[in-house]
Amino acid sequence: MSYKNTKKSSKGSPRSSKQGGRSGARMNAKSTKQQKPDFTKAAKPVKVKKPKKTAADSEHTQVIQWYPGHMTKTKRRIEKDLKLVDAVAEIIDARIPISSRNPDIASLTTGKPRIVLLNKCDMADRSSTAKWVEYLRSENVRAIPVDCKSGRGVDKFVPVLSELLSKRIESYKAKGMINPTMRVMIVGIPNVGKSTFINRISKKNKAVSADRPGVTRGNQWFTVAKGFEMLDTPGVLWPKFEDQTVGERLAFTGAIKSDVMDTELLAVRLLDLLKELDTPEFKERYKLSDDDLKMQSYELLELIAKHRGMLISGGEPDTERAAYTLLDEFRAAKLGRVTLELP
Ligand SMILES: Nc1nc2c(ncn2[C@@H]2O[C@H](COP(=O)(O)OP(=O)(O)OP(=O)(O)O)[C@@H](O)[C@H]2O)c(=O)[nH]1
Ligand SMILES: [Mg+2]
Repeated sequence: MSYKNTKKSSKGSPRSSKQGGRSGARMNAKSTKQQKPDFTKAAKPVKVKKPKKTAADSEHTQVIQWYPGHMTKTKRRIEKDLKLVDAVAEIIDARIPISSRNPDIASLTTGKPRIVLLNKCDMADRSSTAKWVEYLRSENVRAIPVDCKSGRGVDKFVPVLSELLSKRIESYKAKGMINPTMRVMIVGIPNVGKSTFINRISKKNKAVSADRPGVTRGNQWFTVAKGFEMLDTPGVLWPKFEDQTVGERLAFTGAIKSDVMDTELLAVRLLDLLKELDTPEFKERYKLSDDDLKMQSYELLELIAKHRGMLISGGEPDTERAAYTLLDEFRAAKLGRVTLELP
């Protein structure tokens, strides 16, 4: 994996270590460590069936290594910087709300007011996003669906946050602080849209964002609205996962680079899901009939390569090229709005 640890220092944090004591005193570090994540545990297993074994499986053992060393440091820094903030906003991917929810974050941030943003909902199935919002609310998690690309839903954030922090603001005022500034840490997996969210909410393009994981390398503070400052952080993943499908889904959506795994096998796994989801965009784009969807996924990948004219010398289908194309087009939502995980 080609992540590099290029930047280590926090930029322009408005609170010195002295100031950090203000919130630090309120943080219960012990209970933070012992708490279990909330809804990820309660969430039922995904309703999408597990990918079936295919011919390609027998030839490949897919071991996904995605936890580069600098992420351990990032996690430690999050623990440290939590002392500086009044609230935490966790951004998750509306297409994979289970797999994109870092199980460490809920426990790391225990005791802090928290909002979950279901981002990229322009690429997720509308009714599934509504179910997720409802589910999270039933778990007492304040959730807001957003589309940071167009900005839809972003304006709901400050009012919800103000409500969540109203007691805190009042108590600062009671202590004599006029117009206290609330500081919010933005956390989430790589490439989920943390920096884009900050740019949207502040109506400025100051946070660097790009469509690849690992863009933000160090913490950076931004003034985003009157009385609110936000800390942009590098994306964090967790070191272990019990379920291999979590890693695959993170790769489908671009949270981890696909070059850490076999692209053809990843595409075969994605096809297993796309066959079941059966969106008109998917069939139309690759000129597939209902009968074609009954094929084994590797054969289907070969057919997609043929339909796209992707051939290697001798006229054989170029399945590797087709695999890259399929993944790219899925990530760009050209195969329809899909949610891979349901509550
Ligand atoms: N379609 C769509 N794309 C989005 C949305 N939000 C962000 N993006 C895109 O997702 C990509 C990643 O955005 P970033 O803001 O760089 O993500 P990040 O979480 O800061 O990523 P790291 O800094 O690498 O952890 C960019 O290409 C954004 O344009 C959204 O709501 N919808
Ligand atoms: Mg970023």
